[in-house]
Amino acid sequence: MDDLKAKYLGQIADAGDENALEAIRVAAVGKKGEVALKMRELGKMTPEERQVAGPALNALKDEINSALSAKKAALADAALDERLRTEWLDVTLPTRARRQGSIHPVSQATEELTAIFAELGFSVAEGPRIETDWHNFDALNIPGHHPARAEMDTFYMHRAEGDSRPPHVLRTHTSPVQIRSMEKQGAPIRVICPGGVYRADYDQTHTPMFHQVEGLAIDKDISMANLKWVLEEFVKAFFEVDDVELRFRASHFPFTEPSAEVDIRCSWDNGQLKIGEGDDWMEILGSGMVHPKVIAAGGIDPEVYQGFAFGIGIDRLAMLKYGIPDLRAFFDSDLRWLRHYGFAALDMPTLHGGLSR
Ligand code: 2NM
Repeated sequence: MDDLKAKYLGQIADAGDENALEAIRVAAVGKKGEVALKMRELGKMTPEERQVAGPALNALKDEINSALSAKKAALADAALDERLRTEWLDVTLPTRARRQGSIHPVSQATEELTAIFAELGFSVAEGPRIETDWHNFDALNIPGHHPARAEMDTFYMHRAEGDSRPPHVLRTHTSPVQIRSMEKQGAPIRVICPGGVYRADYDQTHTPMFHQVEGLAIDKDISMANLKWVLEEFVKAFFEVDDVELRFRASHFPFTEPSAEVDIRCSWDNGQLKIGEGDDWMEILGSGMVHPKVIAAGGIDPEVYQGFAFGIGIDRLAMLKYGIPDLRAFFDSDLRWLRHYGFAALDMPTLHGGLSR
């Protein structure tokens, strides 16, 4: 038994890997291993011999088993040490700068204006870009024969031959989202709807897809005065100026009555735009009191509720604020342009943090 013990403990100590160790385990203490064979011989012994040999064999088996587990653990430790040595990584190295993306100016402007309107009590609503022509036109008091449908340069979705259902359209403004918000939420309501819209128009100042934010506030006692205050607060916060002067010009939209286009006082000195001072006016948005028919289309009683709405082009806001000269470059996906005009990721705008820094 001493020979057996010396043989196997020696083999275990010399084993180089787990496979060698397993082979030793099978040969020594496996079901048909050498210790098991010895155990079988116990039957042929006298009771006195058995009383000595039995416990000794069990002790040998235990000793070999613990030597096996100790060696197995030592091999695993050595393997881990080797991995840690070869798979070493310097986590203090700088990241690869060329893989760093940037926030698109339209996204940045959207984040900024969302933060501003959030502080004014407006929540954000989103909706589908492919709309029913009812949500995009009829609900907004633009019936089938209305010239505004033609003026909008609408993209119509294809319908199969003989399908007489009214077509779906790529939304030409985000107002349909406000119709859906009224349907879903009822009154009172304060929402802004930012997002992409589509019109078949392409030149120096128009792209077939651009971005709008429209706002809607409906309650029992809302007036143009509330509209004026909200827009002034927005413009001051967005352009980061202490004072602005807005000019409301009578206008016409099918979905508001009365309607006003809003200009902002500004100056152009050597091609440099200053907002809030000077002798020039620049148009920045359209607005008005929501037409009773539109409120009714949203499922709200226009005898009880009224409200204001406005629409602003986000792309143009971004051009004005960040000094970007050409609208079309917004959608070229030119990496050099994106690096130049893009914003650092993870730097989310807040009013208290200063919007753009
Ligand atoms: C504008 C100008 C004036 C407008 C109207 C609505 C709705 F859905 F509430 F009727 N949303 N936005 C609106 C009003 C949009 O964009 C120049």
